[in-house]
Amino acid sequence: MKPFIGINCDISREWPGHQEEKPRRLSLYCEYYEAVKTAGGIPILLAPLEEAKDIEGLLNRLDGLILSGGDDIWPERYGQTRHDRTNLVSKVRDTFDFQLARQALDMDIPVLGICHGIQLINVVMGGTLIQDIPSHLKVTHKVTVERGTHLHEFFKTDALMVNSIHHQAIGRLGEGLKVSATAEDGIVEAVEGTGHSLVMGVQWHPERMLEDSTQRRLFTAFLEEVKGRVQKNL
Ligand SMILES: [Mn+2]
Repeated sequence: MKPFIGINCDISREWPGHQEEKPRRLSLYCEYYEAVKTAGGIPILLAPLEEAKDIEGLLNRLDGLILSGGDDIWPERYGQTRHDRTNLVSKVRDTFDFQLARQALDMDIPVLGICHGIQLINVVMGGTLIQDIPSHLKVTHKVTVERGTHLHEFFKTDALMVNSIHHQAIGRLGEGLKVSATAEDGIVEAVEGTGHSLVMGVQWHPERMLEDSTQRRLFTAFLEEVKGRVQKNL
């Protein structure tokens, strides 16, 4: 049986940025579910839920979780006011994302956060974000991978070229997280949970680099870990 990997989605708004916004459409770049399928999992796209017991029930049926990219987390979440260039995700998404991520961490479900997803993990664990780093929007750059991390184990390399499609990044690191990759300018590019079996986040978009066999390893190795865990729990 292939593992079920949940993926949260983006929610388009009728009036972006307004408090009275009305969710209109779920969307997800196809690369996310393609990456999961190619790596041997069954992607399950997640509609937002409100009730904690429903989210727990959902997570009980999933073997792993991918927290997808998107616009910016509401800065109130980490005690800041909104920067001019902060482009908020819908409130519905923000609310669901936080409950989903927190519950997944509590249940120790394997989590891979991508872009907005790594930022979400960090904020849920008490960290902050840098709200605007326009200098970091460039096509590719080098990151250094820390030895002794899952990321190093997955990639088997000390250095990696990654894309950079983000204008926010991790500020203060959340509790129970360690940095697993850093850009040359000091920007945190990947983190891992120290008290969980498998919680990891990357700031770049590996799903948009699937032609690169090294980047594909992130999904195949994550799925291998998930499968190993499913086997153990049988
Ligand atoms: Mn970057």
